[in-house]
Amino acid sequence: LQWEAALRRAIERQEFVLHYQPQVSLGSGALIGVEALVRWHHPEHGLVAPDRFIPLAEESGLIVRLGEWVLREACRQNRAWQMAGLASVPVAVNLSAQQFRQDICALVAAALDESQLDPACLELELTERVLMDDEVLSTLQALKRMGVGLSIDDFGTGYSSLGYLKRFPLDRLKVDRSFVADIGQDGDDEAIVQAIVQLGRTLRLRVVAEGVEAWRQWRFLAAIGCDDVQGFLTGRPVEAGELERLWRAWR
Ligand code: G
Ligand code: G
Ligand code: MN
Ligand code: NA
Repeated sequence: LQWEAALRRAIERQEFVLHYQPQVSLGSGALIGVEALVRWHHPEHGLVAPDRFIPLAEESGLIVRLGEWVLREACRQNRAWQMAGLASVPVAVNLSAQQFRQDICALVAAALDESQLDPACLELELTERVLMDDEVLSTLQALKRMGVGLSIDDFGTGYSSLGYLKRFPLDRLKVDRSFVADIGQDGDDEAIVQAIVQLGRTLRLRVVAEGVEAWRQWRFLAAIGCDDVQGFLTGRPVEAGELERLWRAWR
């Protein structure tokens, strides 16, 4: 409860910051997107990682307000980068299942309108948990009509049902980093990643591999036709200013 009160205060005092991690095309090496990842600048504990407060924010329902801020801030920042002359690429924002209990379409519309960001430059990352609920289908269809991108995060770890991929209007599949970690060492993981990439191909979904830390993983993923990578190899999550410097110096 102490943490819940602290979290509530933190939302009021805007103690959160977004870090951004590059997503890179395996074919061209270009920066083709960024994922926004929230951090809490706690006045005493310093920078707090999301796995320490997102679950709490979800339990307490505070994720709805936090999620609103994240979405607005990510859209504003992406538009600011475009105005500063950087390439137009999508910013990916993580959505919690709880956020689908509010009018997420209205929120997305407001964030796009305020920021004047092109809907194509926003991607929403869904978990398999969101897709378990058939009632979200019409919501996702409405978001798709608005022109935003939809991806499935941590693919392969949740309550995976391949039916989701067919039923929902998804654009992209993010291979969970637990399958990527042992590429080059574990044949089973390699087979799983290869199968996911094939599946993506067949269903015309772009596939991005998460948690890429080494060139051996890059080479394997390129060889099997994976589209993009996201990981420490090509860039850690960093503050907006640092991401901008990195981006301007890109290749
Ligand atoms: O950035 P990091 O690897 O520590 O993130 C840990 C987890 O927190 C990831 O699963 C990520 O999806 C989640 N996360 C990060 N930012 C957000 C956010 O803005 N909203 C939600 N719902 N989850 C987030
Ligand atoms: O669950 P989600 O994919 O949204 O979370 C992304 C999380 O993965 C972030 O917290 C980020 O810090 C972390 N991450 C990003 N790249 C790497 C990587 O190369 N290795 C590891 N171990 N974690 C990573
Ligand atoms: Mn994510
Ligand atoms: Na993930």
